[in-house]
Amino acid sequence: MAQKYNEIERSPCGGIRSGKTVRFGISADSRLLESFDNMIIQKGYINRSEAIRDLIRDELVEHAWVSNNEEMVGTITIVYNHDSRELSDKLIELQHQNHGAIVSTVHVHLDEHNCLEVLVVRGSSDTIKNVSDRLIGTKGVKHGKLTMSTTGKGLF
Ligand code: NI
Repeated sequence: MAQKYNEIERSPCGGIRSGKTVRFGISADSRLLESFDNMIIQKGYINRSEAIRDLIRDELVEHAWVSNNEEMVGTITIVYNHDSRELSDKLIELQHQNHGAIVSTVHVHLDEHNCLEVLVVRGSSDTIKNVSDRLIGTKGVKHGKLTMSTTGKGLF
């Protein structure tokens, strides 16, 4: 029973070869499986395997955000009214204070008043969450969302 499911093969030069594909069975209530199949069909999956792999990856990414010892990446989206000079200044100041965590910023003028900003962030989960909380929590920010993603390392 000591089978390794995540065995990684290394080539002689140290690069990572693709891992072995392991088949495994899952027991589940037929109604649960039926609901799952209906959902993945709607989502456009061509088979259960890829849907289950995506669920596993999603859980691994979520766990990495909580375990807090890996470098993570994500995006912070904020919508605000730029008419308030004070708010614009505050948001720019916060971003400069955290320049080490902010990789790139996209600013879109949605209309005469509203702006959308998407910040690509990279760093420890604590740092990213802190930057996100401070930006989204700034008075006058109408909507904000942190999307937690991954550098992709260790995810197959
Ligand atoms: Ni704008």
